[in-house]
Amino acid sequence: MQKLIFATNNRHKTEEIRSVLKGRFNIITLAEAGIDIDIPEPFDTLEENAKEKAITIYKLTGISCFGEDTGLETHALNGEPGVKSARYAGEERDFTANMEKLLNKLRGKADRTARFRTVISLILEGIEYQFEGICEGQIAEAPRGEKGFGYDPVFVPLRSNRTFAEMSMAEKNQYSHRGKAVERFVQFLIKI
Ligand code: ITT
Repeated sequence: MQKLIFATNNRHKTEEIRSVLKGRFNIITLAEAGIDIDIPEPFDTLEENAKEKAITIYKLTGISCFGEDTGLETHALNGEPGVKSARYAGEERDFTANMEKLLNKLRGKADRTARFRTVISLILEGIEYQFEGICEGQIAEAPRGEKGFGYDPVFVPLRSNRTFAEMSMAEKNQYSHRGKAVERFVQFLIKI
């Protein structure tokens, strides 16, 4: 079975991606590979940051690997928080503080449309491939639900009236940016 290192320190991402892959590939986390580093994400685009994560781990291990960068883009705030989603309210990367800042900035605005965008960068035998997944939706007036992570309690995907945090992981994956990007990545890996 194809062995791939997933260049992330975010356990929620690993759980979601493993749930979509259903055992089709052997995904190894950084912790399982014995790698303890804070992966850099220094750039202004998801594409460059995703590549940086994957390349950093590929250079360290020489093993095929992938990384992903995700951003929440709101229309009324010109795409904020976007590539800065993790540190929107500060270096502490606090989910609650990030959501509060977003809700405060959207207060009174009629347009609450938003989208999540994920870019996966795969380094396979030294060559890079990218896969994108987008999920359109709305920012709720207040957080709802206990599941998921990050901005899930304030994001309602199109064709649902529940937030991602009110859904099971399997249901979120059917709608989500990450689920779509991973499906494209799987189709590519199956073909080659
Ligand atoms: P790695 O870089 O180690 O992969 P990270 O948590 O830093 O993990 P990102 O930079 O891609 O990941 O995440 C940007 C932010 O967006 C971060 O605050 C996440 O919590 C949030 N986020 C990412 N995917 C999300 C999702 O599916 N639902 C809700 N929030 C999400």
